[in-house]
Amino acid sequence: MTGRIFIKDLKEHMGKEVIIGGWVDVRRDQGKMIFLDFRDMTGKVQGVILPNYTETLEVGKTLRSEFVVKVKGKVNPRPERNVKVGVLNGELELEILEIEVLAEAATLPFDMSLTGYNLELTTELDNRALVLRQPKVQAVFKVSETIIDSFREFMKKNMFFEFQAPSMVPATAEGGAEVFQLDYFDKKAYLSQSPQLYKQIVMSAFERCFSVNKVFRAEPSSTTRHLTEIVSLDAEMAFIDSWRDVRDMAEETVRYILKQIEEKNSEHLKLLDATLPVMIEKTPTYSLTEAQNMIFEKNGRDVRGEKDLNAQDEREICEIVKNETGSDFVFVYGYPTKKKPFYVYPNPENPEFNEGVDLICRGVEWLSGGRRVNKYDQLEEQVKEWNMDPNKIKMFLEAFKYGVPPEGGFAFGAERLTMQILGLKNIREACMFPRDMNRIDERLTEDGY
Ligand code: AMO
Repeated sequence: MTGRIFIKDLKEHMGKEVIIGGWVDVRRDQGKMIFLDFRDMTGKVQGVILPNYTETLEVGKTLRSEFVVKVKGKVNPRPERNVKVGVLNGELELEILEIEVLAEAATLPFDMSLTGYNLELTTELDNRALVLRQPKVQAVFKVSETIIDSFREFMKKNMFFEFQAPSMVPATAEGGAEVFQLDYFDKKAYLSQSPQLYKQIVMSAFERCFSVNKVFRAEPSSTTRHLTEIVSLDAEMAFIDSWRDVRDMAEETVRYILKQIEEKNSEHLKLLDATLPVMIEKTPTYSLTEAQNMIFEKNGRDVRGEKDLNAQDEREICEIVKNETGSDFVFVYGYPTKKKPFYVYPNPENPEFNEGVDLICRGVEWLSGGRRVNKYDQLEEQVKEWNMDPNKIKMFLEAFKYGVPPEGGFAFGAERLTMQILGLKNIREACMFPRDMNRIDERLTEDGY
């Protein structure tokens, strides 16, 4: 639009005539004047049509929320008593000279000011296109953008090489039944659950690699923290001494992401009333057995001997660690070897437990990772023990036949991070177009959320 300026820049044009383009946010008629709030991608401004602009008033009367308009106006300072301190354009007002309607909007299905988590989540998701116009909803995705950007930045700063993993795969990386099958010509293939095997192959040649990939989990349960399609932030690194090197890299990655959000998204955090989780200098780390003992000692609930922490255990261990250290984060390592995928490295001193590690924060798992088996013979052995078909992962095994250093890696779920950093109640709020058992843009069941 020739001559258009962005709403955020209006203050630089005080006393001058300008052109803006945007949506009508709200219209308020007051006596012979019409007040209009306009919105573009950079913010909002209040405009007013004064009684002497009769032609413009006629157009003004036809406007409703979400009409798209081109506005010519004069930037005036607001009278002292109407100044809104700390609000964009709180010190100015647009005296509207001319309005051109570029596109009309149908009557809205609900009051837009209620969107952004005041309506039922189902309604918000059923009307995603419209709800995405709400700045509060946009704030979530701006933070999510920073999370993914800063993951990438941190990886590159640390010499990790970025690659793209395939989404259609011949075998399941994580094992289990939680996989979507697809027809691949006359064969069966799967949607990838994780770039795990590929990142290990790439690492075997590049030493350090990472990927930002869509992965697919046929999770049969409807919980507030599971989706069927997620963005997986994966990393893999060679020449480690133990799983502790992997943990330290994961910790520094999170620290960097939090710092970037603090710097780039302070207004979004304010809008969402969110406070960043606290990461202390050294994140507390416990073995699974220690964590289970702590839960038993502090809360009297006996989960000792279980193969993993369940949702309640994760909440409780976070609470205990927060009270004792102030940290919102806790690493838990050492899971029963046989209950985890074949590639995880068994602890040489106690092979029943592995060198896998999870990061938990505010009661939810953010990351899984650990050291992997890097010696070919041991890997071949474990493939057999796990009753897997070596033919299906031939390419993976081949990588390890020709010399691979001790190595490990980790993966974060981007939606989990967004949800937990912003304190959202449901992971679906942290995903623009969530997929779950009940929804694939269309609702599959009536009561699906
Ligand atoms: P894992 O299966 O634990 O590990 O996944 C890694 C992280 O991805 C997120 N996540 C999910 N988020 C939302 N909905 C889901 N259904 C879902 N499933 C997983 C979680 C989780 O911590 N290959 C290993 C990683 C590795 O060892 O490097 C893996 O995929 O935040």
